Amino acid sequence: MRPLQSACALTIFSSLIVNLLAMSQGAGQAATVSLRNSVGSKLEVAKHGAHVLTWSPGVNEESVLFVSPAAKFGPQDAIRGGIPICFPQFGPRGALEQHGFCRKNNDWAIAKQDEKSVEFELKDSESTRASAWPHTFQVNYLVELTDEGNLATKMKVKNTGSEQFTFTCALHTYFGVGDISSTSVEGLRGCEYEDSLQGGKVLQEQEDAIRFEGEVDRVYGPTPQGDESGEDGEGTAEIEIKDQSHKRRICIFKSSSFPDAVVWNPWIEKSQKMADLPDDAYKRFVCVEVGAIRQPVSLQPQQEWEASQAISVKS
Ligand code: TA6
Repeated sequence: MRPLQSACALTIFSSLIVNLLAMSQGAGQAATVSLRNSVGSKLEVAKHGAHVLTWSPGVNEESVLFVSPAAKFGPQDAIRGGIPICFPQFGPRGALEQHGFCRKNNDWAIAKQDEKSVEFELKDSESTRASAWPHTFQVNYLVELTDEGNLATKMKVKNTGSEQFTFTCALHTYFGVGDISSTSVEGLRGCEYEDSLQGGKVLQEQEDAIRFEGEVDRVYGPTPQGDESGEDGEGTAEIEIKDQSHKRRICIFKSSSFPDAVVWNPWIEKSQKMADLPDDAYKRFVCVEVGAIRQPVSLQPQQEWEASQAISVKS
């Protein structure tokens, strides 16, 4: 499909997402927030789960984020694609449902907003206090479109209660790629990782470039840390996705308080079991998820933790 056609298709698709969400949220409630900057970059965030859906760094550019064409947008659904927030539990690492309760949560409120940034806030509620993680907390999640068109996010967690609590978390980002078979993930050589396909067996990455010839599901960490200057998506990235068929590098910057990174692609068999993912969609995305997973974070009463991720695209 020629670039302009695919850009049109994408615009139709993202407005479809917006409409689907508007429908699922009911009349009178803005289901998504749109951000724009002066160079024509844009992004869309759903209030449901404070979920970044699309991000286009340049004018008429396709979104860098993948959203499954079969994604569900109902109030109880986890949206397949974009950037789901996994909190206060990553994966099955605890008594909560997979990836915690934040990504399906409809109680996120907008704390602050301007043309280029929006801050969402989630506090404990009757339903979270009734869950297997009954703590008193506040999460703030800032999403910003930088002047260069990069995507910057910052997550802050505060223990607003009187007892210590512990959590794991991740930003479960789905990156769109032209073809998974000519895609690689770089920057993790020498890193220890837990291979979820081998019951969490701990191994060490030997390759400069992680390539995909089957299902991959690994929790790397702690990963090498850059110079922490990357909050705006400029400087030396910690991790790079080489998307050869799109002739681009997706550069991921993370703060040291996100010491880990998950690399995931479901490949064929797992995709066939996922109702919200077409069987061949695995060819068009890779998940690289910054997080605090291998070493859970503990917060004393009134203590705060924060972490940031920034993403940019280079040719
Ligand atoms: O982040 C990788 C992972 O934990 C995989 O094990 C896989 O299950 C994926 O998340 C998707 O999880 P979900 O609950 O969204 O189907």
